[in-house]
Amino acid sequence: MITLHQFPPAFGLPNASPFCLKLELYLHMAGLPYRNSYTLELHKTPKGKLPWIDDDGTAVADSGLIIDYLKRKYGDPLDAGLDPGQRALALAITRLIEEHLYWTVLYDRWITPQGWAMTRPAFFNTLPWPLRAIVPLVARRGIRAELQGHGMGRHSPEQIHALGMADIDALAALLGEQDYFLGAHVSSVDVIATAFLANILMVPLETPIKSAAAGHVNLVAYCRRMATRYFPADYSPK
Ligand SMILES: N[C@@H](CCC(=O)N[C@@H](CS)C(=O)NCC(=O)O)C(=O)O
Repeated sequence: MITLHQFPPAFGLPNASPFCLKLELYLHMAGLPYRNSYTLELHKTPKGKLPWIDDDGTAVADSGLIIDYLKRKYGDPLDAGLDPGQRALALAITRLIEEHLYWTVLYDRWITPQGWAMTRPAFFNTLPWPLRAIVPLVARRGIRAELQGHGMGRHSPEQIHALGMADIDALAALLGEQDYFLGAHVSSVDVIATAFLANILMVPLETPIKSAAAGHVNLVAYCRRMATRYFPADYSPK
């Protein structure tokens, strides 16, 4: 049995971490049985980040590497039929979302005062005193350092938002009138797009990037359709 180690649900989503939500959606869509183990203890994870899985004693960390592992071991129901051009496009979309757009979302959640006012209680209020006072400050300092290291955190708020909005516009153009990002069939790049778009559109934090996404009717309809079909039953949009 696969155990999925991830953050506890937050913001009304199955997971407020887009990488954790990505993996849960993948497991669900690939028809792989799993059980959830919720944790905040990053120091006990193989790579200091979530998600990771324990598959009958085999530990694998990093959502992308986990999906590669699952495809090798259990087959590839979502992507087996893709041609090389589709695979290349899926990789480019994945990198745009995970290596660029993600950092703009991280900035809005952890660094802006409105974002922090939402993130802090949602992530840390379950901790006992005095950890509840200390851990959020240490975690925020760590995220600030990661944003600096990546480079995104060195830009002005206006520049960060413009960068994120350009990513959103590109995603809307790539999706166009199609049902899924690669055309008529759902594939694992839809798992990624859904996890990240839901973490923008379905979270109660108003940002310029969310407004940009909400302005694209195709992205809004896609996100809602995917969430209705593939989120765990408790989290289907009303
Ligand atoms: N490349 C990793 C990224 C995972 C990741 O960044 N997880 C975040 C939550 S969204 C995390 O655990 N952050 C904790 C930290 O950086 O201290 C993956 O695909 O799993």
